[in-house]
Amino acid sequence: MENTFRELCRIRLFEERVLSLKEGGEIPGSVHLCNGQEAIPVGVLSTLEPTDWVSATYRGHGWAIARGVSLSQLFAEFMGRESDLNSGRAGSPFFSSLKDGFLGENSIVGAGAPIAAGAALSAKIKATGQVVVVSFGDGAVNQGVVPETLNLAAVLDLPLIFIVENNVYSEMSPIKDMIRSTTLVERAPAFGIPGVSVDGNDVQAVADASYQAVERARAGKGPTLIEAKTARLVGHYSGDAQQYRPAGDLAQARLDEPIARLKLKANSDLAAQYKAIEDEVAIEIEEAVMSARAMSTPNSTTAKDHVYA
Ligand SMILES: Cc1ncc(C[n+]2csc(CCOP(=O)(O)OP(=O)(O)O)c2C)c(N)n1
Ligand SMILES: [Mg+2]
Repeated sequence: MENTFRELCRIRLFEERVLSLKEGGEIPGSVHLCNGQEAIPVGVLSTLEPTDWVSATYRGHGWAIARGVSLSQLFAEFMGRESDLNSGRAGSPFFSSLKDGFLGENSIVGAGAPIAAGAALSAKIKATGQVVVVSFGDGAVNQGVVPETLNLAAVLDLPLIFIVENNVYSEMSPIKDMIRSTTLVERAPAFGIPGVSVDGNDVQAVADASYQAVERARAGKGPTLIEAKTARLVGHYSGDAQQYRPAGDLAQARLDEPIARLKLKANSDLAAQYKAIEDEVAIEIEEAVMSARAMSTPNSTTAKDHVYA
């Protein structure tokens, strides 16, 4: 339980620090934070092998952290430094870390799905035994590429696991105004694949569902769709005042988020351990920020490098 708590905290405190750096002017561009949704990457990635692949949306810092991407390199990338990830050129919305099996964030809604399918097809053709996970939001399920990819993955029995992080908002639009049937797991039988809906704030429930899906994918039996129900504790983007959220929505989310839940269940010994872990993680985060700040910014003569058109 302590390890799970630490993993959740590393993501939460990282996101809080990203926000303060953004507000302090040290991070250019937009940031989309995953506060409240941490249990999904932590649960899923506890069931993957280091050689497996992961692809996320623009709200994917948690997936990268749970995958083991270095915190200082992430901060450096977001600050536009010469990071080992993408040399400060991708920033928060588009970074990747192939050496960590992280295919990348993607700010084009739904676009991670076909990229993940490509990786899964390559794993299948080469018979590497790798599994690929793609995570996207409830707002992505009606993007054309997502159902196309679900269908292709189903007919080709690709080792691909689709995770819908259903936080019931697509930017500022509630899901009930966007989709008539809001139980997204219902999409799975339409493609002839298993679907499972889980409490996305419960690490163990997420891990159990993911474990089954990974077993199935690795055995060559094809994809699974997992709907993980969750809530975001922050705005869609860093400057979102969230006036569209009904009264009580955020307060309820704060009561039910994964870290608050663990704290609520802890006896006094465990609560003391959690506090010690939080303090250690806070130090780890601050050291990562200092190390990122010490990294150089790219030389302006390289501005056009990697620009293909
Ligand atoms: C192809 C495309 N269309 C529209 C947008 C604008 N847009 C950015 S985020 C977003 C909502 C996505 O919501 P969801 O998939 O539920 O993800 P969440 O933000 O809740 O994590 C939209 C429509 C975009 N980035 N890409
Ligand atoms: Mg959403």
